[in-house]
Amino acid sequence: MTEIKAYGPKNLPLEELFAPGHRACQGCAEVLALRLALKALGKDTVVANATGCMEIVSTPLPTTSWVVPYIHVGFENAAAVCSGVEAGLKALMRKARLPKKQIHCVAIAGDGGTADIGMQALSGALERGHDMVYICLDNEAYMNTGIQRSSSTPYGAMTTTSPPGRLSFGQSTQKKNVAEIAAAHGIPYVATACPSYPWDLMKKVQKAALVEGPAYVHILSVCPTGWRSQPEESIELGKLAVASRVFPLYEVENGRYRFTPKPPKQVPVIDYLKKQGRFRHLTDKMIEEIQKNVDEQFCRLEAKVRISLEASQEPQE
Ligand SMILES: Cc1ncc(C[n+]2csc(CCOP(=O)(O)OP(=O)(O)O)c2C)c(N)n1
Ligand code: SF4
Repeated sequence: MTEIKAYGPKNLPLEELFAPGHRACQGCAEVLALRLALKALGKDTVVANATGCMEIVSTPLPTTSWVVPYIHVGFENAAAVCSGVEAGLKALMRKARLPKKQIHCVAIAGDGGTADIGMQALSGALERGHDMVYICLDNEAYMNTGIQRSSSTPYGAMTTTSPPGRLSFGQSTQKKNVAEIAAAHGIPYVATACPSYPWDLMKKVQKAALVEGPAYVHILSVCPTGWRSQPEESIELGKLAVASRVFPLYEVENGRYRFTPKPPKQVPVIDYLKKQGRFRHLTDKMIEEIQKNVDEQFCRLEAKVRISLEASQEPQE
């Protein structure tokens, strides 16, 4: 992989490593994220992909959308299988059974396969220090099995297992912050990304692949089917997630936090929520609560960025 300092229309890799003709829904930002990520990774890549939307839409036998070597793995073990591939390739190269070259080992899973059932495999792989990239495609529910809640579903959202009604107001817990959990492992690189910011996403995936050791990239991916949003508004909705600070874009390099890009001017969280049918039932009081929580979380993140900046300016001994 040749390092590209900043992606843009002039140097966008033209090769499609995720072929068209797949069966994703109209306006699916998850499949767009995948296509961009593969452009950044290049063809010397092996993918271990957990069961989920991206596997379902891309592999109906006898066809496949994957132009790189691909292994479909269980819901729970994308990180474990990817670790095995990485260790195996390393051993084969050491024994000169394969020519020495950089091959990117990439685990890909949805938020269900990451925040819920794949968590222990992910934590184990990060702790063991495998040279691999883990990409979570976060559409905030178990979409391919019929929109059930996950621990990454945001507070108040309607899913088929968190239905609002007389006895429930939607999802009753706050979204699990997996990027922070990954960062707490002290790995070299963690980033959040969104396909509404394609150049930023590609640069982060490339950085993750080039870093030595484990890297984690958490990608918020709008799902019109589960979010009850308009397919043509997916890119705008991703931008609103960032601008409302519901999903800030940042990276953590060797423990140091940095906003990437600089957060845009804040828009009220209601502007983001009102475009999604899954939040239609929320009361003003709940929206206020969500706003308060978003502001609080953002404040914490800002403090980490500030401390990191101060630390990086410390005089060297
Ligand atoms: C151990 C196990 N439990 C449950 C399932 C059924 N199952 C397959 S995919 C899936 C949901 C996947 O959700 P997510 O990882 O968020 O991906 P998405 O479909 O939203 O892209 C479930 C529950 C399974 N395949 N394996
Ligand atoms: S259900 Fe959502 S994530 Fe899955 S293919 Fe459709 S739009 Fe994409």
